[in-house]
Amino acid sequence: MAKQWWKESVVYQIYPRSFNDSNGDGIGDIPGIIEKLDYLKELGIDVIWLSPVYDSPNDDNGYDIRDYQAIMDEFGTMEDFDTLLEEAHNRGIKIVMDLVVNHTSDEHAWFVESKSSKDNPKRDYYIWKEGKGDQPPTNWESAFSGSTWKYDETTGEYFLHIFSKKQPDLNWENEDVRKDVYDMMKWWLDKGIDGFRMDVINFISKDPRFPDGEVHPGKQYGDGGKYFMNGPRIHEFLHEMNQEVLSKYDVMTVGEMPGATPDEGKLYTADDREELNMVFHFEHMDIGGGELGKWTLNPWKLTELKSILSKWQYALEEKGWNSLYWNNHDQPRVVSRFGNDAEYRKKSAKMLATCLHMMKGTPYIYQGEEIGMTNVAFDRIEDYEDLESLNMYEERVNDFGEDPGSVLERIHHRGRDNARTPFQWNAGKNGGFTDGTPWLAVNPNYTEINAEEAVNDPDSVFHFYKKLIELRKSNEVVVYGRYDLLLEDSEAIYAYTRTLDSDQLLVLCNFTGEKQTAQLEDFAGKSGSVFLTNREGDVVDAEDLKEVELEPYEAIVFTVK
Ligand code: TEU
Ligand code: CA
Repeated sequence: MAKQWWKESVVYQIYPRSFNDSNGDGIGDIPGIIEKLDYLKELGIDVIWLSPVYDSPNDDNGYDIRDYQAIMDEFGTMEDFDTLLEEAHNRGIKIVMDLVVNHTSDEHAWFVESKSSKDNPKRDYYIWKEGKGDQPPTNWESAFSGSTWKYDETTGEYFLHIFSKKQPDLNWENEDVRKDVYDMMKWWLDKGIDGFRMDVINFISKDPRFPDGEVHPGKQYGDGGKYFMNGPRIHEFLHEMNQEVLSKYDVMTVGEMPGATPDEGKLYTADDREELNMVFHFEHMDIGGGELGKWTLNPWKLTELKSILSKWQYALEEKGWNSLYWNNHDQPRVVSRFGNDAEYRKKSAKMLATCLHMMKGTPYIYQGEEIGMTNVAFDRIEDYEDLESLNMYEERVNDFGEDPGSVLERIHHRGRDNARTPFQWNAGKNGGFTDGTPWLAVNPNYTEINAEEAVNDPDSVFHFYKKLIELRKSNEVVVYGRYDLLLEDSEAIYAYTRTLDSDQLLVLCNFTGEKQTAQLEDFAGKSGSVFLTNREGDVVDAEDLKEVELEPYEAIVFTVK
């Protein structure tokens, strides 16, 4: 397994709109990020993944790009960006940008041209089709509710938008599109950025037949996913991007891939494939879903979570590389979802961090995760901003007659705004995020949960993450050791080992609020010295690892003797 800097790094994702506002307009910005680089240096992270900062009308908060080579006014100027890049590099921190090239904004110059007439030279930069009678070309459902097709009166055709109506899909079959994208990527790489996170990059190759999808029970539209995820030319396009651009720079790439399986993950990330370095899959994020996808609130089982994560660990053990994440700007806060954000908030946040960071792969920390920020539950739909939630609310209440309260409950548990409430810096006004009116309300618990309190408390979640990062830096077994799952049938304990030559770590995580005993027959007669734990107070090494008591939400990692 070749050693690479991005395999040994810890990445921190910044959602700029919610990170830190430097000029009082209530919106986070690039100068605000620069103000906090020393905080990130203190945490010990190596790379920042910056969610989009490009010019955008913000229909989808920057994931609808209007100009790939200009900075969004609300976030600052290109000079601000250049300063951020320089200041980050001065601190030994790399910057990875968010590449959103499955679609653009409908206000991008390319789309303005493309939609102007059928014979415009840019017409085929996007995907235009005749309808079927008065119906759209396919019955596919958009990720943001409704059809994936919008009818255009001017030219009498429909254009494809898997996401919002203001996010038309680019036509990657058109080599001019690919060339323009590669030129733009080189422009950013020549500025000195250190790589890309690639937004839904496994959507760029569509099945050219554009068949209808299956209409599942309770749904109005068809499921087009198998016709636009991991499509027929996806590996060809990614290999071309690698050869034309990525291979010419020392960069890190991670592809966001809803619908990717471990077998595909191997194809996307094996070194000899010359495609990407790693992928974000969603299999562990999708557990507890149902008929309405993530909006169905089913209970989740630890055995399912363990099976999914282990499948990915095993699949990429020899070839390829895993990303490790619980959170990002699209997911609810992990301490609320898989932990306990009430009486065991700090303890369970540390347990979840241990469970993830002791695995094999590159860990990603999402802003606020390192201080145990939680979900939020606003009382009214008007308090929410995210179009994915607002569109779903509209559809369920107006088209399906659902009770508004029960739809709001779904948003409380799964909505993306849970991750987008402003970062909580201190117990002052608006949690120290802004002197103005925040674009999205601050979670009212900022008075107890904030960075200032965390940095000053040696026993905080922040200092625990800092310790995890230090251990990763000083122990090769954490980065390169083989993963083996234990106690696979336990619904309470997540147990696994990491082995590198004679080094072995035993990781035990209690995912419950009750005492548990790990019965480890295979470790009878072996002793363990404590490598890391979230247990408060005195901690004793284990004489015999055959049986280990675990407190509620306790994580303990032993070096096996
Ligand atoms: O998200 C891709 C995606 O599939 C989303 O639908 C996400 O999985 C879902 O919202 C989870 O509930 C990427 C970006 O991360 C997201 O912020 C954008 O809205 C989307 O693509 C379109 O660019
Ligand atoms: Ca601002």
